[in-house]
Amino acid sequence: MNILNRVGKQGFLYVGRIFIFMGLFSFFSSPGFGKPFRLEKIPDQGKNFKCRTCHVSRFGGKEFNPFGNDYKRLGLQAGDNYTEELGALDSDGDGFSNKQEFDAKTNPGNPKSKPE
Ligand SMILES: [Ca+2]
Repeated sequence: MNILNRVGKQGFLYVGRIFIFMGLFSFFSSPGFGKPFRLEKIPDQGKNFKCRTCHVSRFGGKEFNPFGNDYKRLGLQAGDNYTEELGALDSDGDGFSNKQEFDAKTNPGNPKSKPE
């Protein structure tokens, strides 16, 4: 007896929907999709720009902004920590150090966001 005979077409569709829901749930709850596992490491804990502090997309992902690239280069090398060296850099080249940007609540990875 195959499963379609045992649960009927409606039951089969119901089970299919459950699997689709479980798949979507695991995708959206996976690291890299809005899971801010590194935000607590940076001075503002990501309160101002969340994932876009380091990433190009607000959902995170593999594309990093200039500050994210500097964090990868220096922060990860320093045991996955924000360092004074990172704070002294002007990652996005807008004329303000990353520390100045965090103090002013502007984005150190976006040159259009800078202290007034
Ligand atoms: Ca900036």
